[in-house]
Formats: sequence, C-alpha cells, structure tokens
Amino acid sequence: MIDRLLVAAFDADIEPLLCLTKADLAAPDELVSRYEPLGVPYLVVHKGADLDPLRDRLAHRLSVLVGHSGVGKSTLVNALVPDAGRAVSHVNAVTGRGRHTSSSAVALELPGGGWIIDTPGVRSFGLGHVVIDNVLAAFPALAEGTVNCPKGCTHRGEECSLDAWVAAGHADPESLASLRRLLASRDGAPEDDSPSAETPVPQAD
Ligand SMILES: Nc1nc2c(ncn2[C@@H]2O[C@H](COP(=O)(O)OP(=O)(O)OP(=O)(O)O)[C@@H](O)[C@H]2O)c(=O)[nH]1
Ligand SMILES: [Mg+2]
Ligand SMILES: [Zn+2]
Repeated sequence: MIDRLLVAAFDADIEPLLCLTKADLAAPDELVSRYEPLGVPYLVVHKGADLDPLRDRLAHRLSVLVGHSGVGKSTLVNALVPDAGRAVSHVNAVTGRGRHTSSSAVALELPGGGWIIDTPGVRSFGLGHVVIDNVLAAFPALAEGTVNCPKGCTHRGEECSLDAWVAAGHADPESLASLRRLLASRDGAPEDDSPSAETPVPQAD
C-alpha cells in the first residue's frame, strides 16, 4: 500500500511524507529501515507527541492524509487543527482495522497557514491510472536499465533485461522486487489488503 501511494504521488507530482502513526504501540523501525534508504521523507508521531516537526512540514502547503481506516488520520487532524472536530472511532479489537469512521474528505485550514485534507480510509489503492513508464520513473536506477528491454516489455517476464541489470550490480534486487510487485498490482493482481471481517458502516462526521 505504501509503495503504491508513493508511486501515485510521484506520478502526480505530489511530494510524499511518510507519517508513521501510533509509535506508542509499536516501534516504527522496520518500516523506517525499508523507506529511509530510498530517500522517502518520514516522520514518527503518536498521540501526545510533539507535532511541531510535522507542523513545520505542513506549513503553507496543501496536504492530504491517505491511509487505511483506523491508522489515526482524523486523530492527527484534530491535534493539528484545534476546532476540527473530526469524528474518530476505535479500531476493531481483533483485526486492528478501523471502522471507516470518516466518510467524506474535508479540507481544514491549518493555524500555521496551509491546508490539510482528511480523507476516508481506503481499503485498497490501485495504480491502474499510472502508465508503466511512470511507475518505472519512480525507480531511476532501474529505469536506466530498461534500454535493453524488448519493445513493449512488461518488465515482469523472462525477456526483461532488468534481472541482468540487477545481477550486474546496477540496482538492488529489493527495488526490482518492489517494482514488480507494483506492476503486478497495477495489472489487477490481488491487493495487499485482505477482505475485512467487518462491513464498513459509514458514520456521519
Ligand atoms: N494508541 C494510539 N492510538 C491512536 C493513536 N492515534 C489514533 N489512535 C486511535 O486509533 C483509532 C482510530 O483513529 P482515527 O483517527 O479515527 O483513524 P482514521 O485514520 O481517521 O480512520 P478512518 O476515518 O476510518 O479512515 C482511535 O481509537 C484513535 O484514538 C496513537 O498515536 N496511539
Ligand atoms: Mg478518520
Ligand atoms: Zn523489461
């Protein structure tokens, strides 16, 4: 999900900021170690944390919060915008998933200048709208290696030259695996998000 959101942001010329919430419940180290080497900017937050670093990043910009239901988007908006009054609700005790509390996207003005948009949690996020070349453009080290690919290469088959490119040490295998996961999900393979045990019941905000 994060990989796909990053590619969509890249494709739309949106600057991403990985906001790792609920750091009081679990250490963000694993996620950080995965995205820090790729140069993805990130911030770690939790309820009651000092939000000034986040405020600085958001000031005088138009930002949109996207992520699964229950990750704490509205909680964050309420902390950033004192009278936002966004409804928040508990996550399912068993699945840890949210209850699709927010049912509309709302833009709120930040006290420090700029806007923040709270959105309903997404269950899945596809890249069907992003052309292959733009997915590839998110991986410059790999994009360079596709010059030897046959015309119309899907970069997923035997004929793809990227395996040799990676074997020669021009890009790392992790990136190639990530690129292929993204291309697979774009082609309609199953989403990472298995069906929820709960039927979403949108509530009024
Ligand atoms: N422990 C802990 N709980 C948090 C934190 N942030 C949010 N929560 C809780 O997580 C639950 C879901 O928070 P919401 O803000 O409603 O999540 P959301 O992302 O807006 O969810 P949707 O509107 O359904 O997309 C609530 O019970 C929050 O109190 C945090 O930093 N730590
Ligand atoms: Mg919400
Ligand atoms: Zn290829």
